[in-house]
Amino acid sequence: MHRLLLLLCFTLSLAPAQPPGTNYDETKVPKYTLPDPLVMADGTPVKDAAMWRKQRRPEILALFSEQVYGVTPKAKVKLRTEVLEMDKSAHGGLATRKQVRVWFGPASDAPFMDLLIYLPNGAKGRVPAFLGLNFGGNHTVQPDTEIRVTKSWVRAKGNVATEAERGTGSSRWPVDMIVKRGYAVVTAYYGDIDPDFDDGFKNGVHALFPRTSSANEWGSLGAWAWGMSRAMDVLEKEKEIDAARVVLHGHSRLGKAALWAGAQDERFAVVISNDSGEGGAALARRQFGETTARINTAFPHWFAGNFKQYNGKEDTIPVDQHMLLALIAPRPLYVDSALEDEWADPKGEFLGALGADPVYRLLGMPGLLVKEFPAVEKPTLDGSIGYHIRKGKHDVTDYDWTQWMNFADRHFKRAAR
Ligand code: GTR
Repeated sequence: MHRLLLLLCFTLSLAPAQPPGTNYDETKVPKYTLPDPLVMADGTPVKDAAMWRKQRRPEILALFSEQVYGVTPKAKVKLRTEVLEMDKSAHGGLATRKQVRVWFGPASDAPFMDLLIYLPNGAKGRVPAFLGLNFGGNHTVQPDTEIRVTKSWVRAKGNVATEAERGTGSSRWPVDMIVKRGYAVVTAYYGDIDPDFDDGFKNGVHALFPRTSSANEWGSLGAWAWGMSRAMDVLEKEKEIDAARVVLHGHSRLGKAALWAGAQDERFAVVISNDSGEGGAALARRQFGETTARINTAFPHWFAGNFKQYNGKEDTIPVDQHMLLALIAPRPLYVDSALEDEWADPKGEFLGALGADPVYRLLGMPGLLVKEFPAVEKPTLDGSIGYHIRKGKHDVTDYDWTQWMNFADRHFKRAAR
């Protein structure tokens, strides 16, 4: 009960009150025209895969960097790792739990993230993995008392994590179910990478890089995406994990970050967006649920300064979110929504996925096989873009995980288990 209450408070604290005047009426969505992912900014049509790859893809990537998420610093940071702890008989012998500290830089006081890794025991050869950041600290992922409690600030300056939160996020991390299907689970606390509050980009990994002109400076979504790539650097060296089969996933703000990471870093084999909404998979031009003005006001530290000029002027953004999804192509992409998560605009997320379809098809991939907004819990698992909408609220559930693993199995040509 105590746990449930904590989880509830935690969830509520993440979701600011939805402002009056938010449109939830489909008949009141004004008409909009999406920019064509297959037409260059100067109007030239993209005629083939090579032109997409060499010209249009870099053009779109640069627009998202400059205008939306901010420019990710190019400088390489040398990582230092240390295995803090390992137990080969975790989860009743199903898994090996490993906690690996990853320092961003050689300095003894360099910032670090702790990776929590579960490897399925008894696997033959390297295993595919699901990688995703968590919202509350690794100790919230499972009730297991061996998991280190994060020392990073939680959600607000000076707010520390506590023992009482142990396992409170475990319904979103069904470790047993995942390792039983032969996948490793890898996670880290997003606040280890960049604490989620507006501090003028002084803390977290932002502090590792020189400040730039604020207009295109990377925000927190960019920093979390960067952290996902650093986790991938570590996985490339983990001998039990097949780095060519890493599925990157993220929920809500972390779904936005996962899409941005997957767009920039092509080492991620599959990318999953769960309830990512505005600034994620949902079309910005569709006026339904959260708006650009609202997200920029409630979370001024998430995006580049330039993005604020589009508050209330979504039609002038040179990109829309279907183009972010198209940057994942030809790699498999999965988008999902929840029926009661109207703030994230489920239909806008589906239309984002559909809008990426022509790029997949240009690249010779099947794209999204459904063209109409599907019925609840009728997942589309074939094709290179998967989608489902499930019953219930803004959350991550076993239903979602089941579809993600079914989708990944198909793409990795693994027999269903
Ligand atoms: C909400 C925000 C959404 C989404 C969500 C979350 O308050 O408006 O865009 O990111 O938080 O991350 O849980």
